[in-house]
Amino acid sequence: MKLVLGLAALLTVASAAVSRPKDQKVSYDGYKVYRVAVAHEVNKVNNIVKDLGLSTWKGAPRAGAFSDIVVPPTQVDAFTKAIAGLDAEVMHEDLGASIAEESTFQTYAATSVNATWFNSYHTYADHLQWISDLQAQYPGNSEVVTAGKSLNGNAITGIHFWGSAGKGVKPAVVFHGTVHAREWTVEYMAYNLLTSYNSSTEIKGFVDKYDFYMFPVVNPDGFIYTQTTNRLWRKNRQSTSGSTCVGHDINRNWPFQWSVTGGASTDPCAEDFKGLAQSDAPETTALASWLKTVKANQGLKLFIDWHSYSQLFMTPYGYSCTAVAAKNTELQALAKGAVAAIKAVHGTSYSYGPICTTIYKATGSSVDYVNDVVGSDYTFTSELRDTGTYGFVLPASQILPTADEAYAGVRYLLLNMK
Ligand code: 0X9
Ligand code: ZN
Repeated sequence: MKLVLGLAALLTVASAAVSRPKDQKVSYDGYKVYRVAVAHEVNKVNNIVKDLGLSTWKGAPRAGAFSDIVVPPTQVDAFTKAIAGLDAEVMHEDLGASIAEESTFQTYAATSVNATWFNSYHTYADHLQWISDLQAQYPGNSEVVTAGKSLNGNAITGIHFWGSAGKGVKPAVVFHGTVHAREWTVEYMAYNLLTSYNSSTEIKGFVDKYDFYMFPVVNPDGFIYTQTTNRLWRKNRQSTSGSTCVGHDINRNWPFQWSVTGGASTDPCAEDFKGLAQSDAPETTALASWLKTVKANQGLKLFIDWHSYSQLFMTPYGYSCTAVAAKNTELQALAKGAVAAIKAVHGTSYSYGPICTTIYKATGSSVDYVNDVVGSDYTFTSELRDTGTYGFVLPASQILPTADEAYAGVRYLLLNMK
């Protein structure tokens, strides 16, 4: 499965794209990303962001949180003047240079799938090839699956594998990655579980007990767009009548408590635009219907939606900070154990708790829907590395450590779920 190593985030958008000829790649050369500590100065920081037309990486500035702000070269002077006196540091001195470094894709020409795949990021075509190559190495207990099509007709592709009981019998474990296009993903978990099936009794036990369905890129149109045009694209590529802005946030579009206000934007230009109606994104509709079918056919034990960044391991709900998930006590205990297991690998600290109180209110997110409508026994969402040194543009050297520590968290769940 994949593990997504991704990243993500939100807010309004991207001044970068404003006056560029259609389809030309957005340049972030000379852009800086600042991390500003916001205490009581929320209004001040919000006003700076608005007045200068800046985008932020993790939502609107909030009290008691860092705000990661993207500043074009033309606004650097005005921005640094405006934040004088605030506690701020530079995350990216030159975002364009950081993206260029990250995007040095290794050529992929695998005959036999191996761990060097995780040493760099890859093109979408190579991800599809890699999934197919991994599957071809285990023809007896795996298959390539699709959960439907994106708006632009790309198949939402995953790998399904199973153990000694045969295909489609045991309860499912389903992972989604890269719903937010800029949160690039990694397929380490599928690789690890499949390649160690014959050599590890523990892993054989997991794969014999559950059917795994790993979808590394559930927003293929958005992911492709991050590679062709704008590295920091988040949403899908859907138009909205009455607006020139593109994209619906798939993680605000799921048909459960979608109408609740305050956890998404109704502005088609915002990074967290919820859509004009629930489930109006074809990706949401396809994934929701696919999940219901799996649940009906074989049961759904565990669902995890992987994002980045912030190092969090979260539980339902996002739509309300007072609603409590039916299994909350057990979910918190599992999240706590997963976080400890993650830390034990490379010392990386994750926090855990319900989405709304841990990060912010988010309506129409996958986790709330899967928990309450599909009915997964266990439902989580994680924000992987880092906490704001690199944010969405994480050096490739951190793919493998991010992935193997996240696997330790998943392993804890697989060992401890009832
Ligand atoms: O805003 C979001 O959708 C998530 N953060 S992100 O920066 N990755 O965009 C937080 C919402 C929590 N819900 C899920 N991650 N499913
Ligand atoms: Zn995300």
